[in-house]
Amino acid sequence: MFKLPQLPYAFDALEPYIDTMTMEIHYTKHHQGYVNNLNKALEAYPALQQKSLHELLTGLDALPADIRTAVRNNAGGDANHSMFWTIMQKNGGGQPKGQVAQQINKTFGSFEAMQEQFNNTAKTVFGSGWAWLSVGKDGKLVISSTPNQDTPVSAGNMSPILGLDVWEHAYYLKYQNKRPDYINSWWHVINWDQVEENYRTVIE
Ligand code: MN3
Repeated sequence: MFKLPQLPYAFDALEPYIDTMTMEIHYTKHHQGYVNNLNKALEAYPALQQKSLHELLTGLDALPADIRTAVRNNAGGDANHSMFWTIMQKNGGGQPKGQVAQQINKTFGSFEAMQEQFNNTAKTVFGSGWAWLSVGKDGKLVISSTPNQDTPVSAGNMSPILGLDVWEHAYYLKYQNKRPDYINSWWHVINWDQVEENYRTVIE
C-alpha cells in the first residue's frame, strides 16, 4: 500500500507566500486522495503494489488497460506532490546553490533568465498542470510543463528536480485567479539545498 509521506513542516510554515488553509487542504485532501485512489486502482493487482512510483510512472504503457489512466493520474499525483513539499521550506528562497546553480548559469545564462522562462511556462499552462525544471539525458537543464498530474519522468528522458503545481487548488484561496502572483511568491519558499540534492542524485 502506498502511504501519504510526512509533510516536512507545519501547515503554516510557508506563510505568507502559501497560506495555512491551502496547505492543509492540499496535503490532507488532494494528496491523500491521490494516494487512496492509487491504492484502489492497484487493489486487484498485487504484483503492481510492490512497484515504486517511479517504476509505475516509467512503465505506464505496460500496465493493464483498465487501470492505466487511474495509475497515470494518481501515481503521478502522489509523486508530484511528494516532490513539491520537499522543494519548499520555511525561510526558503534566495539564490540557487552549488552545482545546480552552476548548471543553471551554464544552461540559461543566469538564474534570472531561468526564472523568467520558468514563470512564462507556469503562467501559460492551460487549465491544470505543472511547470518543471528537469535534467535531460544530455545533462542539461530543461524547462517544460505537463498537463494534469503527468510527470516528465514518464517521457523517459527527463528527471525533474524542481516542480510547481499550478492547479487552482494550489493557490485559489489566497490568490484567486491571479496565478502570476502565486508563481512570483513561490520563489520565496524554495528549498535550494533540496534542489541541489535532487540535481546531484540525477547526475551522480
Ligand atoms: Mn496539487
